[in-house]
Amino acid sequence: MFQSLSERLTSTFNKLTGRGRLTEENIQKALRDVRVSLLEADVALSVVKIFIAGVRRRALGTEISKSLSPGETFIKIIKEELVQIMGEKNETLDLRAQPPCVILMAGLQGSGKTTTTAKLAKFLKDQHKKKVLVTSCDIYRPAAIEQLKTLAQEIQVDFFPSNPNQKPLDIAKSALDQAKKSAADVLIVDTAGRLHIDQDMMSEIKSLHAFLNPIETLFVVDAMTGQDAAITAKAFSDALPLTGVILAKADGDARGGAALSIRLITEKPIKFMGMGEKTDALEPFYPDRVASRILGMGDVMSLIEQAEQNIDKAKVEKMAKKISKGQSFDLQDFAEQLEQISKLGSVSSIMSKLPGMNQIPDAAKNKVTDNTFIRMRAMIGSMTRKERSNPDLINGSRRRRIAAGSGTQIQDVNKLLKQFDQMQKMMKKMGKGGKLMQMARQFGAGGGMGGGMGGMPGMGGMGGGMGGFLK
Ligand SMILES: Nc1nc2c(ncn2[C@@H]2O[C@H](COP(=O)(O)OP(=O)(O)OP(=O)(O)O)[C@@H](O)[C@H]2O)c(=O)[nH]1
Ligand SMILES: [Mg+2]
Repeated sequence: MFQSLSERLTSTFNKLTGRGRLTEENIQKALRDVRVSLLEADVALSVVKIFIAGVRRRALGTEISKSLSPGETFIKIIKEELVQIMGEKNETLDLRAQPPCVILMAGLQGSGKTTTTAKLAKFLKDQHKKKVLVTSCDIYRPAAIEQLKTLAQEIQVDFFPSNPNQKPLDIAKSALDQAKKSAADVLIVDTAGRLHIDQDMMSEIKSLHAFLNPIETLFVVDAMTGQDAAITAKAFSDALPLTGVILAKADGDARGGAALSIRLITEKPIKFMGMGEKTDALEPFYPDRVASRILGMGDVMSLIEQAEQNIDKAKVEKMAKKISKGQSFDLQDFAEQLEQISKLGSVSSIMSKLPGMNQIPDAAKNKVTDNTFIRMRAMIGSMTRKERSNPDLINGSRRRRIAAGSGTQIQDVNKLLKQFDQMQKMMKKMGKGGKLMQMARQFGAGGGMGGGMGGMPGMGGMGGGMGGFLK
């Protein structure tokens, strides 16, 4: 996500660090670089102008603190300004209404509305314990209704059936009746893709809006369309009272122009971003966290939240105790840790949240894929219990057997054992010095992690593990 913008900005900052002072002259030069980076990221020109003016104002008025270098001060200013243009804080869904609360989805063809409808339904069901009903008013595209039905089944959310011979308004009426009858908390209405210049289609969605009186009218945009996303969102918001925007396909967007342009151009908040095709790939949009990611500082907060929601705390706590008591960390533990990590999302989404990842060349990053983890788990799965608790047993012939059993090469097994060895050493160090506990406590305070221990060994392992793979 936003890799190319991130890389460009980092190289600008690298030129600044090492300089003694932040002067008009070097600010001028750095600002020119930032401006080019933003334009290349497809940020709307009007937004770039406001951004640069904001940075200049802050930079010239800032005393450079003794603890920060000029480069660091500049980065801090850039970050503050990025946060500001993206809307400062996370805006959540407003569900303070007499249930059923209605959410109306709108957007261009193929922007991600139907997928996002399912993601939102799952989010509301899992995170907010809401009873959700979804329905589709897309009578135009063949199989659009089926698509939502399949997704609803997958996430186990109620689906109100419709068919292409009905009128969208009639579907909406029946669905709302059903939502009331079944005491649903939320009704999400998916609609067909449309262009804002298509008057018939726009009057259709206006009549849906007038009838449903939704508390949220969300515009789903494809992040990869850059500043066009902001421009179409603005055109829609002139015709329909939008309450927010969802930035779909942010995972595939290297540039970030949509994320940075939407708020200022539409005056509507981005409430969520889509981070993949799966129904759990939806993240609340936090301007400060996104700014951190753009600046290569990672987004550990989001990782911690994902850990809290998905990781089996009992298992993690058991492992942490084991390690901190100085007991050895074996391959069985390693396999369990890999399993917990895989619950945090795809490898690329995890990496996008780790600090400093934008400094690592793509070639190295691309070596680590979801397959890497699947293969590692397969190899450990092909070992006997004895081998897992005592890897020293694993000699040449055993290595061959494990490779054959897991469909890998003997070199893969060698590599796995080497990585495991490094990780085991690291775990020993962390356990001994009480560092693990200390880290856990830190995260407990900073991240509001319930059980204190939550997720940390997973995170520690991940850092170590990822580090190992990238070599
Ligand atoms: N990588 C990625 N793909 C996404 C995301 N959201 C949606 N997609 C993909 O984008 C394509 C279109 O998604 P849909 O949800 O069908 O889009 P839509 O707006 O409902 O499309 P129409 O109903 O035809 O207008 C599908 O292949 C989705 O899997 C996302 O956040 N990330
Ligand atoms: Mg659709």
